[in-house]
Amino acid sequence: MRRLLLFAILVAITFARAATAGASVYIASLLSPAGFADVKAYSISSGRIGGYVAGPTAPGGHAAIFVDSPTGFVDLNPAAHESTTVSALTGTSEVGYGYPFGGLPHALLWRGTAESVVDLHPTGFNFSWANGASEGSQVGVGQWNIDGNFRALLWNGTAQSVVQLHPPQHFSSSAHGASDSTQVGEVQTSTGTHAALWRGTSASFVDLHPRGSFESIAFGATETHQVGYSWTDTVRAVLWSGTAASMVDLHPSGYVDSEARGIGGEYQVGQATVDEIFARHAFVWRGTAASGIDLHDALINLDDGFVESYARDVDVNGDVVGFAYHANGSYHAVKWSLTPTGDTNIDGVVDTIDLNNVRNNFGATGLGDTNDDGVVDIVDLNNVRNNFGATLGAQPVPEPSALALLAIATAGLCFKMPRARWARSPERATRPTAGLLLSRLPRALEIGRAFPHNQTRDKYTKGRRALQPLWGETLVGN
Ligand SMILES: [Ca+2]
Ligand SMILES: [Ca+2]
Repeated sequence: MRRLLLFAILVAITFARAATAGASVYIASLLSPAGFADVKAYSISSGRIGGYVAGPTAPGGHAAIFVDSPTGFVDLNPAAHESTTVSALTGTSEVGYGYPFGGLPHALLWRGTAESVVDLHPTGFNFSWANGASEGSQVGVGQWNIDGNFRALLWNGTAQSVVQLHPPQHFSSSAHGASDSTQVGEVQTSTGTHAALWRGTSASFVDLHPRGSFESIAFGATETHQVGYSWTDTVRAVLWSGTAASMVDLHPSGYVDSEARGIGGEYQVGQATVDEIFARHAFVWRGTAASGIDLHDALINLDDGFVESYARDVDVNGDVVGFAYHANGSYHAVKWSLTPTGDTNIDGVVDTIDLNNVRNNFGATGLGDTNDDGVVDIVDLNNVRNNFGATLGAQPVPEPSALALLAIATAGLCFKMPRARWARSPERATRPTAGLLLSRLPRALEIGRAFPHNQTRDKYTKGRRALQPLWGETLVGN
């Protein structure tokens, strides 16, 4: 019996290692320009990042395209607008909404400059927002002036091109995300809110609502997959592939609840609530619950004053954007970049430091273990060799001199290294632990967040919270 138990433990350890082999590591960077205390990024595509900046010079918030620099952004706020936001962007355009001075919000489309703005607001509606985009389409929601209900809308570049996605048998609907030929969002049925999928027309509506769910919403789409949440025992991040029955549960174990808000290629992003302190942490998944990575640690490495973080979009390379709340009361736009394979010290580049980390620990454990399999060996050496020269967001292109260096360095591995070299390298990245309970608590008290007193209250709160972004304005501050 004891032997059986031992065997079971060994098998469990083996599988645990297999599950983490090649684990991804992220580096966080802040996109917030100086002078703005409230900056959020909502979308990334083809290296472009969109969101808004708010501060003394833009009190209501200005739609913005961020560049990878802490000072650079393109202000998209058109004349005669009190405030604007980019909800989503593509390689060539941005969509969102704006408030004219003293007016109701209109869905807007830009092509890189404030002057390029196109008002997408369709006739017959009181107000409208655009929430999602693909290269050829824009999606969102409008309040119909006949019955005051919300209706999912699809545009093709102009207000006149609007198509109502609203399925007639439903009370109201809203579209939150789009791929080239699909649109996702939600519909209100007689029994509650259901995640929705369309393919360009009202008649194409597919109800994604999982069996047994109280409420579901889809926020993002690729051509083949959709992400959102399903509320069962708690609010759980989920991934669909076109039908309700295809749902995959992404909820990470050990967290109170989770939501998936964006998708790109094989990646899904959102946030999960940490158990003890009810703080939210940005999350990235790759198709399964087990693949989930808590992105908050990368922020803590940057500044331990960050208490909450939210991921909103991810591109096909796995680069994530969102925002984070700092204990000093500010919101910052954040980009999380996937470190290249072979980057042993997590500084975003594969270079001689990484090569030396592998050399110095070859045959042992610790720094240099690029695939997290517990040993520094030839696999790790090859990971460094094959990615030598790689940087954040760039493919490796080894220079001739680097290749020569590699050849020499690799040859050196044939000699048995002195024991002293196995000592831990000083280049090892310091990774402070999280657990900043004290710095997190004041935030909760300060904003008066109603902590759930029991599970029922929790469900109610979560359901309500999740609904807020539908009607646009509360996206700001979400
Ligand atoms: Ca490195
Ligand atoms: Ca290894």
